[in-house]
Amino acid sequence: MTLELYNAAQSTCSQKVRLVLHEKGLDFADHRLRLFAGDQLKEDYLKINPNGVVPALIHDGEVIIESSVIVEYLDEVFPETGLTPADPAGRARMRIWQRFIDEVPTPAVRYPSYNQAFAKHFREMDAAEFERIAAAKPLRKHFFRKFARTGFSRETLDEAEERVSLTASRMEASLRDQEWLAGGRITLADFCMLPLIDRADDLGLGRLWADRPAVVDWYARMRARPSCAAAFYFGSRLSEQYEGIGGKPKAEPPGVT
Ligand SMILES: N[C@@H](CCC(=O)N[C@@H](CS)C(=O)NCC(=O)O)C(=O)O
Repeated sequence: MTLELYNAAQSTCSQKVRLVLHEKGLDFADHRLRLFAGDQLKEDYLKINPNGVVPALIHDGEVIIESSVIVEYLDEVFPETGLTPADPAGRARMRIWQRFIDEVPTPAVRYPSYNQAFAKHFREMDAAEFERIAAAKPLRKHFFRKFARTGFSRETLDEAEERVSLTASRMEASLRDQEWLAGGRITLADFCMLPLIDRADDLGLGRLWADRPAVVDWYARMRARPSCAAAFYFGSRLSEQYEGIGGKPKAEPPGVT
């Protein structure tokens, strides 16, 4: 049996899949793509994922794309350490969270991530070069054109924050009476949410749930899991790659004082 994951250190969608692989104790070949060098747009990779984004999983020759689909696939094929509720109502609760995660916090954290971190790669570029890169992106062309090298507007950032805030309030409401997002046991929903809360925290948005004790407690419990340490190796957080994220100096690798 072979599992290969095409992914990127700082990609929240990749982190979802890495978390689930580590939680299940599955070994995988870790193919790390450099997104700002355009590895995801190379011909060979587009044959694997024509959307030109990470992650993509290859399991014994079968290609699976879309992070939410990948984690469900992994849980079906490797049911040991099951992360899906056994009863239909529990599964529905988990899937409702999955849809919410894909619709609300996933796109929301992208805007401040571009402004605070990724803009650096494009600032010096001339307009023609930027347009060449934007046009090559099968799914993200329009997003890139709106970003326009200079960054998103304050209004767009405010909307993104409102979505993170809505996410935190929905989480608080669920976690007040139950240990995990979809009920009494940990599910894929918790692992899909973690990278988004972690990214928002890294970007300095932790204040949006500072007064929501159940979210604070859930985040601490998630971070304490060995799968979290493995999935978020050094370099996975923006503050470990860039200066000034969330107002912090760039983090030094462990062991460096
Ligand atoms: N719906 C896709 C989205 C994947 C996605 O947006 N990946 C980003 C990184 S988190 C990416 O590869 N971006 C590359 C680019 O924008 O060129 C999934 O969940 O797998």
